[in-house]
Amino acid sequence: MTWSTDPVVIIVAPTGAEVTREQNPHLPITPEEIADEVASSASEGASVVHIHARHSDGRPTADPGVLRRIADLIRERCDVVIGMSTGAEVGMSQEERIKVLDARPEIASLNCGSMNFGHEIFDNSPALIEALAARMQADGIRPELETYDLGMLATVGRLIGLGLIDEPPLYNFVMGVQGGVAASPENLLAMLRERPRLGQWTVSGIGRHQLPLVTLACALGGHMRVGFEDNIYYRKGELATTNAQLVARARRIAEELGRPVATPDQAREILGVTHG
Ligand code: KMH
Ligand code: ZN
Repeated sequence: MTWSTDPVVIIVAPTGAEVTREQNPHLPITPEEIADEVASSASEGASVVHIHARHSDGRPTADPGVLRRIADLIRERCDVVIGMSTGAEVGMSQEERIKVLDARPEIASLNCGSMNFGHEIFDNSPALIEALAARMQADGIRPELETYDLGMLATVGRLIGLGLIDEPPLYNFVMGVQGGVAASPENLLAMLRERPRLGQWTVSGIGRHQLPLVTLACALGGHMRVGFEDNIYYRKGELATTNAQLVARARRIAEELGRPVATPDQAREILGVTHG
């Protein structure tokens, strides 16, 4: 591994499924709010969005109609790589999660194992993982491999062996979920060491771990994911008021570390996105 000076992709995850307006009153919920937030994040340097949809009352939904509306509104405002979550909300049915792909994102998350997720169980059976991977491959949607622990990286190797994931794989190491790998520098290096194949990678650091982990990722050649899905604070005791604030800080860090921020087209090339 060497210090990287390659362009860095900043991914914004503006909403997620778990965060509420009670926790951060600035959480974007409606398609218009999400699209506005993505547009301002794009103007600060975000080149990829990871979308979760909500009903207007804030409850999560995986309705492809709502997801398509969010993507259309984003495309009217700016060019970013459109990513969507098939993890959706803990407890959503397999059918609902597979139907997310009807919205035709460029990238979709593929959660690589079941686990405790806070006080709930996040169910990702081998059959669901394989069905999602096969459908993404058939539709030319780039899977972003959400790995919450070392064992899930072994699953990635198995999926590659089955021919369900095109190489090189694209990883997102999720660190700091209660029930998954702890967010520490040692564990990030362990995740990198245990990758079954080399490939581009990002880190989702939960809560206060977001800032140091994206900084480490940037120095080590990875990409930077920020946003309210993973972290609602700007600093200890101070809520972030926009996702763009977090993106702008990531950009400043990247530039100080000598990595230019990737444009959306550069992000497509770097991440291996082929369908738009
Ligand atoms: N909401 C979590 C249960 C993903 O986007 O695929 C899953 C999640 C990961 O957010
Ligand atoms: Zn997500």
